[in-house]
Amino acid sequence: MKIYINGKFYEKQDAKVSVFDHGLLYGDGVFEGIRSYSRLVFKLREHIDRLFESAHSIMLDVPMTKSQMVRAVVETLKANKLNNAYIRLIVTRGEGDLGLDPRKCRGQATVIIIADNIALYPEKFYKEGLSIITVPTVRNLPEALNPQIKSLNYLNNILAKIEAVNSGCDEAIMLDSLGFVAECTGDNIFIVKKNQLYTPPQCMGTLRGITRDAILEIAKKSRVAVHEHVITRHEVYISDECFLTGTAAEIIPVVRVDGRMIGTGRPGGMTLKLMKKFRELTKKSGVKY
Ligand code: PXG
Repeated sequence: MKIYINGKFYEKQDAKVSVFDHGLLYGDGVFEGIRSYSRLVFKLREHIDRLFESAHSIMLDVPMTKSQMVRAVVETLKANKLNNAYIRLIVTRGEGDLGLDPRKCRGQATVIIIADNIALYPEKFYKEGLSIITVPTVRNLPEALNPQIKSLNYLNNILAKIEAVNSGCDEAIMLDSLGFVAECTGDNIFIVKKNQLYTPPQCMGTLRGITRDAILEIAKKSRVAVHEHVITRHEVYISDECFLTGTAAEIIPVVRVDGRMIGTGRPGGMTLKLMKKFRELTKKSGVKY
């Protein structure tokens, strides 16, 4: 495996950063998870735009242009001879001292690109659906650490994941501070009611997922009504269908929430249709390498 760090490739055992890197010391940095399908990088520009937006918001200078970043991702995929891959793009504040002041990171930011395979959930869950649970840890408040910033601080999500796993579930619904459904630990959430699609708005403590946007785009093209609207747990319980979207998980059906069966208890028709259309989209669009 060849890992990109600041313009050079390293073997896995040699791919290391300083223990003084503020990405490690403070989670001070940003990241993206991207997928490629049959040598097409899906929504690469959208991911790189979001990476730069996250970096801009935390006043982190990415030491390369967006086009150079596109090229670096493509080079990494070629170096690893991967046709289908999961790409992790990381930019940290770089090496500093033991204080959190970013001005002490005088060198440049650290840019890391890892390309590997990932299967987030076993195939069985895509066919049969997930059982998920609402957890006590609420999603970060937008006024504290906005979930739109895809930062290396994922402890909020990790705590929620631990709570779900402790309860025997694979995924967690995280609420916002008002008690509305925000998102899952690494996925956005959708419900279907009377053939219409609902997902929480991005302003309420929800990441504007690129897979989420792709689903909204597919639904609109298929003339399915979509609503970016606050959702309560009750609305999830009485929905006809529920599914999650994310780069790592792609589209995964949910059939049980907090012990309540959703719809028929099997992945629903709309979910299966959107999964199929999403798969078709990944085969025909993206940056070629
Ligand atoms: N919400 C959160 C909190 C995320 O981290 C998504 C939604 C989906 O966004 P995209 O743009 O991917 O459709 C994410 C992104 C993992 C993992 O291993 C998941 C993400 C990122 C990194 C790792 O589960 N999800």
